[in-house]
Amino acid sequence: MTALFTEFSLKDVTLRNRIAVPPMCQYSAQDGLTNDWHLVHYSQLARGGAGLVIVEATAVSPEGRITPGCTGLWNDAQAQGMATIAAAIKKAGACPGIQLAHAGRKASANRPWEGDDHLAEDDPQGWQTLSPSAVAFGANLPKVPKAMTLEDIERVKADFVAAAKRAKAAGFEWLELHFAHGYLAQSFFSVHANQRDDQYGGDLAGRSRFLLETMQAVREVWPENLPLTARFGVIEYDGRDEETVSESIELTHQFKASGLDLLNVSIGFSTPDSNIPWGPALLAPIAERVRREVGLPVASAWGIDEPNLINQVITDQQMDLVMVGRAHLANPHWPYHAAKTLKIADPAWVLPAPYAHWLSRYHAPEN
Ligand code: 8OZ
Repeated sequence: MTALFTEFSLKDVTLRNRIAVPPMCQYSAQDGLTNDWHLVHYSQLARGGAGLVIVEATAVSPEGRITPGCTGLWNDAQAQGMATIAAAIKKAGACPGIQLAHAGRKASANRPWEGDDHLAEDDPQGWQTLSPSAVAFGANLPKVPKAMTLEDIERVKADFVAAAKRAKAAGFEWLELHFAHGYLAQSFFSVHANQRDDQYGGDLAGRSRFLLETMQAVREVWPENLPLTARFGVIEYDGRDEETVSESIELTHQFKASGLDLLNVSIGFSTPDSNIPWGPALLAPIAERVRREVGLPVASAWGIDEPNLINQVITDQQMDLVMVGRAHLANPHWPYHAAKTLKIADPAWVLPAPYAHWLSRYHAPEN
């Protein structure tokens, strides 16, 4: 059997294959509410055949949104909209997942196609951003955030817990905490953002505390039989990579002890001064190292959209799942494309019957 198309089980969830659609912000919500765009988008991705479809970074509070167009789960109306999406993903045969997020100092931004920078200070749509310390990201995101008080920290943790409960009630079966990409949690971990001198900063234990406490609090309300996962930037490509990766691996051991079921290995994006060596499967060796050293299932994205390469990464057990994002936007039926490329039997049948029967007849055998 072609490795990419083998099932993968985690807790009580069994995915039909190793293809996952990672969270990809659509910046198309209003007041955190989803609409027809999201329903069609996620239904289409699930119908494409992936085993897991993770709904975009969904903010746990209004100030946790990246842009005014980000989805949220801080009220019940938002949860109702999300329930429709979770049901559609499930009906199409994929596992419905969702990523919960707080954008920290990268929040209060314009949509990427409307500037990709912070909203102007006097923009009525903008808001005060939060971060461990009053240090701006810089470059296109110059807003200086408010340094969080201990009360702010408690409130944001409680917001993650409340959003996780809503995600469960909405029917999601896979939860991903957004601990990556320079947003709030990654900022607590990052020496580029965290200059605190209290128990939430300083050494590795201090910079890990917010992430671990949030994860442990969410684990208490997220069902034990469903996967709790996190996306975390294990490397910054900022010139101090060996130190960051070994600290990240140490923290991942503690994630595992806190009940994490899988790590989505990513890049920190905590500083504009990074030099990312973009290339095919650039994170595969690091994901494999986390998987081996921590003994935790891993997934990863970036530079990985060619079916033979992806299948090899699964065959070699570098990753348990592959996150295929932008290739899915280019072709929502990417799993069918992969199945044909990998010459699996009856490739059309990775798609739903109303498509598969057309694609499987009136031509010479494909393989
Ligand atoms: C990659 C790099 C920076 C940000 C997200 C919009 O994680 C992002 C993002 C992705 O939601």
